[in-house]
Amino acid sequence: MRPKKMNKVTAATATTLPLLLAGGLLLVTGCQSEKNALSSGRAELSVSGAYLPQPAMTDMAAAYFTVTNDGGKADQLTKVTSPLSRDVTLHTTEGAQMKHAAKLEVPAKGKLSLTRGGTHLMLGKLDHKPKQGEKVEFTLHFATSAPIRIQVPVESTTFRPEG
Ligand SMILES: [Cu+2]
Repeated sequence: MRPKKMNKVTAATATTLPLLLAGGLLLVTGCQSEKNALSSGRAELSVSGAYLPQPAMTDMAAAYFTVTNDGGKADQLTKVTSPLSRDVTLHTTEGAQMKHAAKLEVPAKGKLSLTRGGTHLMLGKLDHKPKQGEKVEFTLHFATSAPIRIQVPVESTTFRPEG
């Protein structure tokens, strides 16, 4: 008597469980594709807080900014160009040493922050020595997103952004 009953229960579970699983999977798949279509399928980049401290030397400068990604897909900053410099490179800082980076990651729903003492833009072969109050144009190139052009203010040599 007992084994028979148990068999019945097992059989019932065996048939309903796959159906439930299939239903759940369909729901999940539906949600996911809807979400992708809305916003999370690509990077959505914006640039803020850009500045260039007036350089102490005539042939070299650094610049800083933040790239915010509101999208659900990561992108990479691959190159920066500017009329001010024929030699713009991406640098990271490890200890007291600067290292050249071929590209910088802009994480999904995250930020790439270039800051004093950290990751920065290195500008060599300057066209002229930038002076406080001047604005310098930069074009940021990314692996997948369209280029972003920004006007970067030249600040005092010791300038630090608030916050
Ligand atoms: Cu550097």
